[in-house]
Amino acid sequence: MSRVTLSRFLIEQTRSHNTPADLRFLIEVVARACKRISYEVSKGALGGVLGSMDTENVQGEVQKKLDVLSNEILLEANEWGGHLAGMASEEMDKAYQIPGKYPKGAYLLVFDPLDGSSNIDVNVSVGTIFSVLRCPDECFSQNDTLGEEAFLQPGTRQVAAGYAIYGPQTMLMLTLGDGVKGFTLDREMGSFVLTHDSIQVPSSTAEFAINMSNQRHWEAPVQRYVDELLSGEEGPLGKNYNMRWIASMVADVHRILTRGGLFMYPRDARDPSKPGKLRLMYEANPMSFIIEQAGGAATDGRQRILDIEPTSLHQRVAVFLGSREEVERVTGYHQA
Ligand code: AHM
Ligand code: MG
Repeated sequence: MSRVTLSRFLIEQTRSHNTPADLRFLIEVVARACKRISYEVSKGALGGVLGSMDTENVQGEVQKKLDVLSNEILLEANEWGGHLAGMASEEMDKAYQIPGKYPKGAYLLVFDPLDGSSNIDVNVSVGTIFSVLRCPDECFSQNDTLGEEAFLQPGTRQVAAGYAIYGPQTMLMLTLGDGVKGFTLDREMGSFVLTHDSIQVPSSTAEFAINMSNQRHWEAPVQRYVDELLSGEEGPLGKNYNMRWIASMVADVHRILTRGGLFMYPRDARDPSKPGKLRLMYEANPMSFIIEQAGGAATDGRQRILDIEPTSLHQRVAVFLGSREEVERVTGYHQA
């Protein structure tokens, strides 16, 4: 049986869906960078890459060595090809400017280079999340600097999104707005091979994911909903639910894409300036695009995540995503 590599899939997309050649190139470059990150992650203690730096990122989080390395890998891979107007990342305060010696292109790339990095040192799955937007016209200032405003587009404007998961297998999950495809890395051949065609999130589920240790900080609708989940067959929902929490969004979302489920990171009362923990531009938006393309749903409890008009590059948002019926139920509780 002939195998469909990522390259072949993208070339066929160009023929059948008019995917522009520079977008195809962009995805290939991101995938190549993810292979390199996968390799670095897999070396672990042997590569001297575990542990933390002495630095904090813009969110005030201590950076792991692999956070910084993964960020550098993505920047270096993408800056020279002429397909991007700029980049932004969880690990960088401001937009990354394409060096003047390279041509600029039509797209913006936004990423979380290594999501779930609290799991790196304990050898649990982590991943890279990315989102692709078109750069608006006239987004460069007079001194040829790309401003943050260029990136502040709602998730509905994403032209592509995906994540790589570095787990027992390395996989790349991708949407170009026409369903979700999954590619598994063939390490001997060095290529991503299409293994999961047409992924669908089941509309109902009996599995949920939430960090229960934050329970006392949640808002009333989430308290009510999780109480109902925990009360099982005897409760108003009339069935028993199972819980999983990996603390790697990529791994939790990957499970949901594979067998359904509900992922929640609600806003809570700890810090009013932080509506939720997860970041809109490079976590919630790409994951919501993927989940919707697989038939699931994603809201912040009040509205569809992809409709949110961003106001800053690193803004946070509450996230409820996964199987449609449960996302609709918990969203409905916020409106009651
Ligand atoms: P990170 O981008 O700094 O790794 O943080 C995001 C991660 C998500 O992958 C995960 O869902 C969440 O943070 C886990 O949070 P908690 O530590 O509260 O369990
Ligand atoms: Mg993250």
